[in-house]
Amino acid sequence: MKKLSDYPSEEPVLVTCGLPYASGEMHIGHLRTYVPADVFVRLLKKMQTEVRFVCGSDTHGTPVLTKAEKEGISPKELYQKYHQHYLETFPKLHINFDNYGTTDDPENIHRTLQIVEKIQEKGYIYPQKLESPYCPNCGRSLPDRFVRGECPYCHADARGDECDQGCGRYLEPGEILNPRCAICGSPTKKVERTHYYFELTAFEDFLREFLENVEGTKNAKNYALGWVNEGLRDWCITRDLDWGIPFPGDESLTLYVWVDAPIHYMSSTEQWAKKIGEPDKWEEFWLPGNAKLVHYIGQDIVYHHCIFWPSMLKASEYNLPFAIVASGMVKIEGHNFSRSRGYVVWIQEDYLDKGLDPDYLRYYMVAATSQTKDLDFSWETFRDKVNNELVATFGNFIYRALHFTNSNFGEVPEGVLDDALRIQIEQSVDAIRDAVNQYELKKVSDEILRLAAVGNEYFQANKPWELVRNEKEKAADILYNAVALVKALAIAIEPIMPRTAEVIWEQLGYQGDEIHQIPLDDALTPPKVGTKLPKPKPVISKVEDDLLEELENSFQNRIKKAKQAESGEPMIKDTIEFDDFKKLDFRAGKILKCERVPDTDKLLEMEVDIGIEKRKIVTGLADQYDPDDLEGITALFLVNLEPKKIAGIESNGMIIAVENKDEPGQWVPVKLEGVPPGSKAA
Ligand code: B3M
Ligand code: ZN
Repeated sequence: MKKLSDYPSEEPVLVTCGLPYASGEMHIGHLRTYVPADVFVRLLKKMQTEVRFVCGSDTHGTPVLTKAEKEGISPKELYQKYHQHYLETFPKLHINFDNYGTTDDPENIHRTLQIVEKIQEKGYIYPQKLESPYCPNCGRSLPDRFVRGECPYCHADARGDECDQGCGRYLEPGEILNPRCAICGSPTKKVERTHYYFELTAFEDFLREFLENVEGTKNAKNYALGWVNEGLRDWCITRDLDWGIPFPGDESLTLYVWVDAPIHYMSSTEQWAKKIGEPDKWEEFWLPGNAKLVHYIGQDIVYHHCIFWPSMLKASEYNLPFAIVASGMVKIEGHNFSRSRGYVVWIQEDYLDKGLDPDYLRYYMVAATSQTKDLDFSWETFRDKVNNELVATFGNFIYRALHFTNSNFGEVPEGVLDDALRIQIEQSVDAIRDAVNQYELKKVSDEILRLAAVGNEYFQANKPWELVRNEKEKAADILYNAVALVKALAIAIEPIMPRTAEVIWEQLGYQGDEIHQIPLDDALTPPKVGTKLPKPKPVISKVEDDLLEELENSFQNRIKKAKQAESGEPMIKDTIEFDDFKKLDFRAGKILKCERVPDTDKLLEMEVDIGIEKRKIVTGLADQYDPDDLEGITALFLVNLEPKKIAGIESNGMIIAVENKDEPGQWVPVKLEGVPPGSKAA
C-alpha cells in the first residue's frame, strides 16, 4: 500500500542514477532517467527534504573493452575521454550531481573488495567449474558482449549476458545457444574453468519480502517478483577478462562489471563526503538506519537493481533500497533506439549545438509521457510541446501578466489574494506533492500547465486592459493576483526548467538564482506590494519551422547514411546548404592553350583566360579529350577553389562544363565517357 507520508521526508534521501557506460557520447536515451531523477531531487529540495544526488561513469566490463578495441586505444584512455564528456555535458543540461566519479576510482575498488570479501566471509561465494565460449579464431575467451547467439528463453538474437533484443533477461555465462564470436563471427568452442558464484538462491525469501515492500514504480517490483517466483539461479560473478577489478580469491579472474558498478553508488557518496570534509557522512546513507535510498534506472536494468543489488547489500549488511524507479525506454520516431541504424539523437551535436534551450528538452522528457511508458521522441512532438504548451499556455500567461503590470504600474500593485485563486494554487501544490510520492513527474508538468491555463482564463475574464482606464484600483487587484500566480508558476516550474525559472524570478524583481532555494509552499505567498518590476521579455521562444526542418533533415540524413553503410552502398555526402552553394564562384574561361602533362596518362595543363586574369588549371580529362579539342573553346570553371598541386603543377580552379562545339553558346557538361554512373569525383 502506498503511504502518502513518504515525502517530504524526515530522513535524508540519497538519489542515484544508473551509471552511463563511459564508452560513447550522451544521447537522448540517457535523459529518460537523468532528467526525471534531477527533477525529483529538485522537487525534494523544494519540499525541504535533505537530499543528495550521486552518479558516475561505468568504466569496466565488455562495453568499454569492445569499444576501446574498436577505437584502437586502451580501455583507460577510452573511459577517460567519455568520462570527461559526461562531466561536461550533465551541467549543460542543469543536471547537477553532488558527486560524479568513476567505477575505476580507488574508493570504488576499495569498497568493492570490502563488500566481496565480506560476502565471502559469510559463505555466500563458492567456486564451480563452468563451460564458457572461446573463439578459436581470435584465440580468446568470450565473456558477455564478446559473444552473440540465441536467447534460451525467447530465442531472440542476444548478447552473452543479456537478451537485449528480446525478453530482456539476464543470461548466465555459457547459457546462450548457438554462440558465435561477436568480433569475427566464428562459431565458438567451449572451454572449462573454475569461476565463482554468488549464492543468489539463498536470498529468494529475502527478495520476495523486500520486493513486496519496496517503493517506486510498479514495473520494477512486478517484473522482479515474477523472476523470483520463477526461481532464481546462482549468479556467476567472475569473468575471464583482464579489464576490471581482480576477484579477491583468484586474481586471474575479474569481477563481473555488475558487481562493482552499483557499488559506485556507495563510493560516490563516500567521495562526496570526503569532498565536503565530513568523511564519515556517507555512512548516514549506507549503514542500515534511517536514510532513504532511491535508485532511478532504465527498465532494462531492473534485474540487476532488484535482484543482484539488494542481495549484495543484504549479504554485506548495508542499507537497502527504499525505492526503485524504472523508466520506460526511448524510441525515435516510432523505431527502437539504435545508434547503428541512426535512430538516435545526440545531445551535443543534435541539440545543444543547434542552440536549443536545455530547459525545453527537460520539459519534454518529463511531460511527454508517464515514467514507466516508452517515450517516442520526434522533433514534431518536441515542437508541439514547446510551441503549444510552453509558449502558448505557460509563457503567454507569464509575459502578459508581467508586461501589463510593468507597463501600467511598474511594481507589484496593491491587491488581495482571491480565494478562488488561492484554492487553485493549493490544489497545484498538493498535486505536485502527490506526484512526487507516486514518482510520476508528468503529473507535475500537467499541473503547472493547468495552473497557467487558470491564469490565462483569469486574465481574459477580468479584462484588466479595460479596468485600467477608469477603475484603476480594480485593475491593480487583478494584476496583483496575476503576479501572485506568476510567482507560484515560477516556483513550480523550477525543478523542471531551472534556468527559465531564474529568468522569471528576475522579472519578478528578485535575485534569479535564489529561486533554487525557495520552498514549494512559498507558492502560496504573493510577492510584496511595491516590489519594483523590471521590463519583462518573453521567457520561452517558439521552435520555428526552419529549425524544425533542419532538425528533421539531419535526422533523416543520418538514417539514410546508416542504411547505405549497412548495405555497403557508397554514401552520398551530407546535404550542403544553399548559402554554402552560393559561395561557389563559376565563371566562363577561354582555354588559350592546352597540352598533355608529360609522363601522365590523364592530365592536361591549360592556360585559361577568366576575364580578370589568366590562370593555369590542371584537369584529368586526357582520356576524354584531345588537347586540340579544348584549345580555343570557352568552358565553365570553378574559380575560387583553393590552389592545389597536381603532378608538381599548381592548379588554380576546376573545369565544370565545356561549350558545345557544334552549337556555340550551349554548355555541355564535361564529358565522362565510359565512367559508370555514381562514380565519385576525387
Ligand atoms: N552502466 C548502463 C546500463 O546498462 C550500466 C548501468 C550501471 S548502473 C549500476 O544501462
Ligand atoms: Zn530472451
